[in-house]
Amino acid sequence: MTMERHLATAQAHPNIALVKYWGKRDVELNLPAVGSLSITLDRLCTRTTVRFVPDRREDRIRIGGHEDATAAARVSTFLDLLRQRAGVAWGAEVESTNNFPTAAGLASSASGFAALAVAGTRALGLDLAPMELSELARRGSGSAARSLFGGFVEWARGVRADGRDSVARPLLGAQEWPLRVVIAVTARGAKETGSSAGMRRSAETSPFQSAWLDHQDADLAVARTAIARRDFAALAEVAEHSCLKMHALALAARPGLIYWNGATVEGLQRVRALRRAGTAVFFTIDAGPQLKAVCLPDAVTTVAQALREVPGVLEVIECGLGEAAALLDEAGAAA
Ligand code: 2P0
Repeated sequence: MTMERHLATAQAHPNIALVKYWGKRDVELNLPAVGSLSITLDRLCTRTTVRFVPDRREDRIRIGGHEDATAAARVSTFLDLLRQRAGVAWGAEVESTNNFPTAAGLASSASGFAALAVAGTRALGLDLAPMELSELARRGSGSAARSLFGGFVEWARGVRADGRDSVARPLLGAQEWPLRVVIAVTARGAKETGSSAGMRRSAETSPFQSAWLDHQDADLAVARTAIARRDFAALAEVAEHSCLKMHALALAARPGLIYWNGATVEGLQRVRALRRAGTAVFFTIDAGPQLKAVCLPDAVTTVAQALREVPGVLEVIECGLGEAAALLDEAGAAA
């Protein structure tokens, strides 16, 4: 019945990379210059409803209750891929809401395009396997490829020019190593330079670009092994290294990309001090000023309290690891 009405709702969670994606080898297909590895979060979530209207040609897109022309253009371009696949020219109504700040380094494009890929394909009656959905979501936003899956996820760089092998796959389920993530929100506005523009500037002007590309496979191998062995210390070391290396690459661009603020730096020093004192925690930071602290379950209270005390931290959000993107039924339950 849902299919006849060309309507579907899906939800997806953001993910946080532990080995970072930064750089593209193909902008049109959104193919990454490097592979990456992430954890999907619970609690934070995008819910998206898509309805195709056969006798309409234009799209109506609302994100968080607002119509935003830039975001709408990006969503319409993505919907074109779905329409092409289904062989229709129908306009769509899209209603998407996040329960967390948009475009501030909390990966709203990851959960957003993952939810849109799942709901949009179902609304058109397309039945795609999770890896095909991952490939499709990648076209909307690279990191969205990873939000199709729960727990620990690796997105392969791939070598094919058509991108068929640049998809994500799950490495380990959320319950199999239930790490916790404490997010310290240090600013609420949208960031100055979006990820795509930042990646382009880094590739074109940063003298560290080739070194970045050369060492990614080694970092991925270390992280994969650490996860398989549940070796927290090894994962902490490689994840902080990958984060700082990505930011070093971006800082050395011209003009330099500084995604941090004072509270971000104060927070990462606090995380390091906790670890020196024996708490199982490490930090990571994306293309925005929020600090994410990843820890073992028994450390979460200590970590959240320490970050709450950092001057400039506006809010602390505690998450666990989340599940894969999923269709929802009309009552909002997993379908
Ligand atoms: C990551 N980031 O691996 C890296 C680390 C931010 C810093 O993926 O251009 O929004 O849409 O493919 O996926 C954010 O980049 O970029 C991101 P596009 P996306 O999580």
